[in-house]
Amino acid sequence: MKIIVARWLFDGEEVRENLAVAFDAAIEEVAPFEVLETRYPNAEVVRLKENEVLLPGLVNPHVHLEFGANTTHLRYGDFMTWLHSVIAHRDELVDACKAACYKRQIDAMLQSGTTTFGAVSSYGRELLACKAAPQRVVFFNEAIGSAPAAVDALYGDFMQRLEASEAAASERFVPAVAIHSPYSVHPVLMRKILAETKGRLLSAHFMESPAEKAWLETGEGDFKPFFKNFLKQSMPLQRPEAFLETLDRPTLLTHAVQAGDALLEKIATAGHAVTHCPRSNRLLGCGRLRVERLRELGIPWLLGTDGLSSNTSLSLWEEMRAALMLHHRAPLELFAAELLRAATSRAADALKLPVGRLAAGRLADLVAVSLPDAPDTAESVPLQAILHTRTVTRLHIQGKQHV
Ligand code: MCF
Ligand code: FE
Repeated sequence: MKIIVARWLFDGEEVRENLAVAFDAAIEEVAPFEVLETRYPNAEVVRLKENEVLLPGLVNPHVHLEFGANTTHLRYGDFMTWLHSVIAHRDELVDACKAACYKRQIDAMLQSGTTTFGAVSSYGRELLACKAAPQRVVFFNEAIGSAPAAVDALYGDFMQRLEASEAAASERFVPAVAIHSPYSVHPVLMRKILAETKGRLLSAHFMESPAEKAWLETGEGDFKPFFKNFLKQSMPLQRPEAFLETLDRPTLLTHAVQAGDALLEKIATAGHAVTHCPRSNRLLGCGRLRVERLRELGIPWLLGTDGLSSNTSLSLWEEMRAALMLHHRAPLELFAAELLRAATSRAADALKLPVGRLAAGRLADLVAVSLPDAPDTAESVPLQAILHTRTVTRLHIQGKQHV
């Protein structure tokens, strides 16, 4: 048994003062140190400094490791420009990212305090690296493809990748499913996959760009020539409402920046969560997620980095700093606390994992961060932690110390 004593502790919901956490692989108890030291007299005791904060390990539900070789290859500013550059560089980028490149990304996430990540996998090439990662991994096997004639082949390929990930399943490695998006996956393929994967976690990109919105809602806009020339398709595969109706379980919808009120209301009713990727959205010209509307509707929104194909790092602290700047009207300290909730308890709940909170019974995935000086009020701790953290000073996964 180990006891960590903290002046400042964020429990996944709020900041609390002068508490200690007793844990092995799971958290046994959170209470004042005086209580825990009599209850667990043989525990090893670690005292954090006055300027350190203890919090649950961060959870990044949306990253694409296979595109991790990108630095300057892809073009930013507008979704279609980016998409054309992905098509031009895709093979080169995917071939350039091998074991060392996956490991570098996994290590960077670890050093910055991410103890769980959701890897969206297009090809299954990063499976071994994810299986070997110290973190908890949800491995989202992605289905993509819109040609009716290819449905059977795409389904077969998807099932092979899913089965390979199922063979790797463990307490820390969870096989899951991603439907790429409403514009890129044929509804027949989508239905077949959903029927075959009941009970698995599900993720999908949804209503990301203005081009996607125009195409799905009116069959017009920048996607029209793209689909005509590349895929010989003259109409969208399905309307966004139909896509949502096909989802047979609560889903992690990535982006949703361009979803109007009617779609957001449907998302709320169905109990989906939205993964917000502010830096990716800015770089691909997709706009700002209306987090205040999601809050009003009771839609849980999480924070993801997306991949290095649309970002410069996989740090959730950098993502939180970007979110603070993007949502410039949000009350600063309250919004900082909400960002910490999004990156811990909310993401853990959406992924149905018993982590994300410092509470008895949760697995002991926890991190400590160090501020330049000791803050003097609890209200300022989330903001100061977000402003100043680059790497963590301590990190445990299921009790085991990695940093
Ligand atoms: O989330 C971003 C932007 N939106 C869509 N797809 C991706 C993103 N980052 C990587 N992707 C991948 C996606 O998984 O890009 C590929 C897919 O396999 C090409 S289709 C846009
Ligand atoms: Fe993505």
